Amino acid sequence: MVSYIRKKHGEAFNAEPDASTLTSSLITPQKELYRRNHDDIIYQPASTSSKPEVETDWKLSFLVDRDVAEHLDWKQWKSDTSFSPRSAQAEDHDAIIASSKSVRISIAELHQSMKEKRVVAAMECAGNRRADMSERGPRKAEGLQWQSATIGNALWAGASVRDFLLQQGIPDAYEHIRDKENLPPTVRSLENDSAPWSRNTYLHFLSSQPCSESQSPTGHVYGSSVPLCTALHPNQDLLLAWGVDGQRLDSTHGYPLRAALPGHVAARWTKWLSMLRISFYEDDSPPMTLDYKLLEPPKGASEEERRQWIDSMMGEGKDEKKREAEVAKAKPLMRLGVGSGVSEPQEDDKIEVNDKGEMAAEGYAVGTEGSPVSLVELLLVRDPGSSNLDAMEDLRRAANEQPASAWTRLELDESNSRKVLPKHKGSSEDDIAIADAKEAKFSWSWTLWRAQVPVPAEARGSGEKYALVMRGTTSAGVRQELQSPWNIRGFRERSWPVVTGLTFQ
Ligand SMILES: Nc1nc2c(c(=O)[nH]1)N[C@H]1C(S)=C(S)[C@@H](COP(=O)(O)O)O[C@H]1N2
Ligand SMILES: [Mo]
Repeated sequence: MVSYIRKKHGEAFNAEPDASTLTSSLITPQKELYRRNHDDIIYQPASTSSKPEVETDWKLSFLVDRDVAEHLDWKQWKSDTSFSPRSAQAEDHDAIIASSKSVRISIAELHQSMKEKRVVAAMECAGNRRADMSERGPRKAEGLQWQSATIGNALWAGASVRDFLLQQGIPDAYEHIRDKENLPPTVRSLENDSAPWSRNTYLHFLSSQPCSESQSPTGHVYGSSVPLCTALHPNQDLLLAWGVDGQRLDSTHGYPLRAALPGHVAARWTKWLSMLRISFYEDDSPPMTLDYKLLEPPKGASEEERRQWIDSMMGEGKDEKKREAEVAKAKPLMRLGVGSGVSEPQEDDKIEVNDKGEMAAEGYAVGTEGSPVSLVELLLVRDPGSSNLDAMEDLRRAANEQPASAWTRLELDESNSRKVLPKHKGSSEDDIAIADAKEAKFSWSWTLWRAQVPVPAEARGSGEKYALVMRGTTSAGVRQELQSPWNIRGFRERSWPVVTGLTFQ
């Protein structure tokens, strides 16, 4: 059973599952995925069938701005006089349409013409663990106070974005690469391996859904964009997703089509996807230009300067002009990096130690750049009694000084992930998803971990409080950052999780 914690933000549907339910299965069933909506659900399936096939009049428009079309020498376009995109791109909407080349595809055509690709990928909200950042930081961060469960690991099914673009006649930015299969999906590869013509060009994912939460005066729709070289990269695995976990998308997750962008913050996974557009500019909808940006106090500022900066940026006395300028200056948040969450134990738990003198711990960890977390380390330390940011930083630093041998180490590879998949029984829909998952690519998957951590003998029955520290490292050797900078919106909390207030019986 899912026990959702529903959160109000206007009337939109926002909900977070219970963390321990979440980490009980490697593949998160669709109904147990968190929900985040900036506006009302705009489209519902007409029938109740849960099959991934989609019968709908929904169309996907593919638009290439004229200057880009000329630059790419893009010839494969149809003139479509009935073309009236549901998504308006700000005031210059008419100008863009008049000067662009477009194609309109029904979802049925998309299904028929594209091979279904399946990818297991974690989807994580930028504000996951915001409550942690709020509670321990100098001020409560803005936004819904999510715990650590606005993340899920699903089996996404749909058309490969790369294959779709190539089919539409967009040239391959990696044509000159001989061993495309083995190109690593790293930022470095995007920068070094893509053809120069593909740089400074973007693929936009636009919804038909308005974006009223952002209170943008221009009546924008929800949108996002990624560099075209990301979209064309053979191993970034971007999808136009119509299915999840062997089912079709349900109405809350963007039926009939959404972007699934492994390795990218969930805010870029546009739901109710109705237009792809290639242009020389990043998308200018509010989620890109206003909402999903890091607003951090200046680096190297004194305590007093930080306080003043925060006061000028949030709360009653904020300076609107300054805030606007800071927002304009910041880049859209695209990737989160290595992260993790602990679902067991929870803060202030009274723990029964097993007969080997150990306690159980459990959670998830996500990797970066297509390398999952393959090493999880855990350490019990004395609880300092204060959990503000400075105390937590001191605690993490002290833990970091401990030799590797003091930590409980779990080495987890992909075969471990596959083993965690329950047996395929071939009956229910969940089982179909699991059978498919066995064949899918796992490089963007989270890693579930379960450990037994030795409890110091003197801790038992003493009533003394302890804290559990956890950190993850990817198969490429990238370790989770010790402590993430506090920021106004409470985004990108990647700090080593610390569960405080633990006592042992
Ligand atoms: N059209 C549209 N797409 C959207 C959003 C939205 O409000 N509207 N929310 C984004 C955010 S912030 C997140 S975290 C994910 C949530 O996806 P889910 O509700 O399917 O879990 O969708 C993203 N895509
Ligand atoms: Mo989000």
